Order: sequence, then C-alpha cells, then structure tokens
Amino acid sequence: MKLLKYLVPIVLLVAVTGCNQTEDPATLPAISNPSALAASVTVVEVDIIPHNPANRINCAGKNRLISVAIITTDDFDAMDVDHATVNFEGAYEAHIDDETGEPVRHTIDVNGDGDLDLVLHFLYRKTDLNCDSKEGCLTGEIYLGGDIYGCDFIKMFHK
Ligand SMILES: [Ca+2]
Ligand SMILES: [Ca+2]
Repeated sequence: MKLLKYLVPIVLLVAVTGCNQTEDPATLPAISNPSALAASVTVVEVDIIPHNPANRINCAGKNRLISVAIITTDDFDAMDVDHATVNFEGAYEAHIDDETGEPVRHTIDVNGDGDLDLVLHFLYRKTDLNCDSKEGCLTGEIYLGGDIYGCDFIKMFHK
C-alpha cells in the first residue's frame, strides 16, 4: 500500500530533519518567514525525456515536444497526480483531446519497474526554457489535495 504518501507530506524549508507527521502546524513555533509554512509540497521524481539519460534538448527546435515523466516510487504514486494541473516551466500538456478539449492523460511504465508512471508532453516554445537552461522543473496538484514539485537536469545543445 502507498498510504504513507498522504501521511508524510514533505514540508519544504521546514522539515530539514525529516517529516512532521504528528505535529500540528498550529503548534509549531512562529517563524519569521510565513511563506515557508504556506503549503506542504511532495517532492517527486522527474525524468525528462524518459529512456534518454542524457536529457539533451536542441534549443533551436522551438516546435519540438519535450516528454517528461513523473515517476511512481515506493512513497509516491504518480497516478494520483492531476495531469491537467502539471506545469512544466510555464507550459501545460500539449496533447488536447479533440472531442473534450481536455488534456490527454498518458500513463506508461517508463522505467520498467512494473508501476505506471505519468508522462506529459510540453511544447518547447511554450516553456520558459532557453539555451542556457540547466534544469527543468514542474509543479502540479494531487487529486485528493496537496502539491508536487520536481526537477531534472537538462543538457541544451545548439546545432
Ligand atoms: Ca531522461
Ligand atoms: Ca514505473
């Protein structure tokens, strides 16, 4: 079972030493930066261009699609992610269903571990990436509540 993912949100900036699964945020001492407590975010494993460990992207190819996978792990089920909310460097899923107008959901086991992963496709020119980018990051929402965040490196090249 993967119930732990709901019980152990990773609180960015706050939980340096681990997960505060029993502490009520209201009982935490006041800190000077309120934004640090604003939201709990689950950090997810991201694989830019699955099956390609080099993650090389031709930054002259403005119309190319960049595939990005959110990987299911022991602690996180990528199937819980609302794909329509996933924003990768300013872009959303490029494949839109002709009939419904909704973003198409792609679930593929990209790393062959037996668990389905969520694969998204982003039009390069709709992203904020450029030839100097060193990584690509995404944010998104979980159907039952909560946010995700994850990054992977990119090696831009120019022909
Ligand atoms: Ca990759
Ligand atoms: Ca998998």
